[in-house]
Amino acid sequence: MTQQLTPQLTLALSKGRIFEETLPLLKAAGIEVTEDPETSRKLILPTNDPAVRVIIVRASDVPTYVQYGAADFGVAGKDVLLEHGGEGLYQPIDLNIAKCRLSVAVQDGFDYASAVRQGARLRVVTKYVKTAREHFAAKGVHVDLIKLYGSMELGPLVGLSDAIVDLVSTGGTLRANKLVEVEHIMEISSRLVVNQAALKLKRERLQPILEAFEKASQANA
Ligand code: PRT
Ligand code: MG
Repeated sequence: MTQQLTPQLTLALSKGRIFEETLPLLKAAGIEVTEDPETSRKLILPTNDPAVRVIIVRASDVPTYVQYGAADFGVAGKDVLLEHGGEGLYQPIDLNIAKCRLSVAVQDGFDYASAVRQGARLRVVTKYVKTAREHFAAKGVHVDLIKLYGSMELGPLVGLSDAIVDLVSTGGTLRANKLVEVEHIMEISSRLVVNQAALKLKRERLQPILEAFEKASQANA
């Protein structure tokens, strides 16, 4: 096998809002993705730079690809990074994209505050079990957490739970399902994550991209 002169850089992104909102940052670094993941079935997308490629993975898998060096860098939500734990990842930049908040919500009419005051044991559905556990433990609220992979909003409507912990951006999904936010856990945005070994071995190639991302993302702050 011949050794490549320029190290190949692999960037892990998820389809949808993270891909869309990362494009302007890539552009600021002179990188343009030349295929659209919404229409292409390819999982490895080329860019205008032969040494840079983009892989399309599930949002919650981005940290795993980067941790194991299958991708040199990636973009992941703080929600995803907290659940992953961040091992093996260097997290230099808050990109200020895909912003939302992590909240506790209940059915309109459910008196969350007095249930908590009375020390009731609440059932909560969430995809964010680790973050939710820490939040309720810090507040001294007794909860039974039930892990779901999507459609958390359904939990209280069908009697699966008293509350949900989920991401909220416009609030439209909660309203459509007659749920109300009762606690704001944290603000969420997406971070750039870099494989720690790649940061050392491919520093020369990565550094200008990181600088361009940092500069461009300040505009989103
Ligand atoms: O969708 P899929 O199951 O493949 O994976 P995913 O949901 O993890 O990916 P994606 O692309 O939907 O989300 C990627 C990242 O975007 C998340 O990890 C967050 O960091 C960020 N983000 C920002 C959001 C939202 N805003 C958001 N509104 N992720 C999800 N939502 C969902 C939320 O879960 C709820 O169902 O949108 C709904 C609420 O939106 P509103 O506008 O109705 O309040
Ligand atoms: Mg989604």
